[in-house]
Amino acid sequence: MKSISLTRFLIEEQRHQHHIGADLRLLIEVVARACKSISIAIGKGALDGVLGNAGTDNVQGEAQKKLDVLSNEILLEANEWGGHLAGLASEEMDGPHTIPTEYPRGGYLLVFDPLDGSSNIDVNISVGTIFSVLRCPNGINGDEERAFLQPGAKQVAAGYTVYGPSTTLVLTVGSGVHMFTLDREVGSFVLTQRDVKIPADTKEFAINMSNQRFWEAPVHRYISECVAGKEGPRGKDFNMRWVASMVADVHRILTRGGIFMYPLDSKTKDKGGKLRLLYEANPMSFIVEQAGGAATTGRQRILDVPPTSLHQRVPVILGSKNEVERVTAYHAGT
Ligand code: P6P
Repeated sequence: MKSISLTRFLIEEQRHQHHIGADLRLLIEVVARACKSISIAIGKGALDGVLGNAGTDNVQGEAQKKLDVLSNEILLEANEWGGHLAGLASEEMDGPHTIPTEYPRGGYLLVFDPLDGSSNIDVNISVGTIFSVLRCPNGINGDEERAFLQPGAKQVAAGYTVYGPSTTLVLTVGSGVHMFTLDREVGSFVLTQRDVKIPADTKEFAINMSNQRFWEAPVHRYISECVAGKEGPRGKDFNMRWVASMVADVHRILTRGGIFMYPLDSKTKDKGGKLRLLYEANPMSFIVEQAGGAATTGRQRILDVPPTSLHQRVPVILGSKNEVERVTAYHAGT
């Protein structure tokens, strides 16, 4: 098959499918270029003195890795001059980033987790960049937090780049999910899978088992049934995976199915959950639904959750549709 670059794919989406316009095409290309730079920085590992902590905490009160700060800077610098954005927001910044006055502004908002799973970076385990694109509401400045407080169903694009054995960008603009692998010799992302679909059933679950004593009853029931295997009510054996890097776990699920769970529990209840709605749960839920999967908090569709703050947290249960529906039904008591 003749290789199709990300640029060609986006031009065809714009020209033939009319799924995107020039500004959104530019936005995605700029983010992809920034992810290439992040991939190179990460790939140097200990050689470039970029491992370890930056000595600062982010708004979440989490110690920032040097690569968290670097990745955030790369994404800001790559995007602020293009004239396609009204504003940017990041896990690593307290509030939205104001586009410098010397640059034109556009109609889109970009919100991202520049380096998700960065606690894994020092032990050489896959990490990733997650991004979400919204339209800036009319009459609201893109550097106001309220501009970003839109339900995930309003996203016009979402994607992630997983920095693993290969650097792979996964993208949806609302017409399916497509994967692009970085050809390091040429320096461009190449289409390697079109229209990704998640199997509706699975035998693989992903959850941090060390939180078991904090779980709510529906989660206890679901996981116990999986662990009971073929002798139990599910009548089949299950496998377990937990990378502790959402991008890596979601990529596995997109590739071979599975269910990912970071449910509400007594430890995270006060914060509303562990994972952040705007730049982790929403983009991943948009991607998973576009690939035929499902994504709920256990009690409602994630893409319907009305955000109340930029760094709001939610419970996340996503992946193979039949399994997510089962867990959600258990939460409803059925
Ligand atoms: P735990 C990484 O910090 C992250 O935000 C997600 O990428 C990942 O799924 C989760 O937290 C891991 O959490 O409690 O297992 O360390």
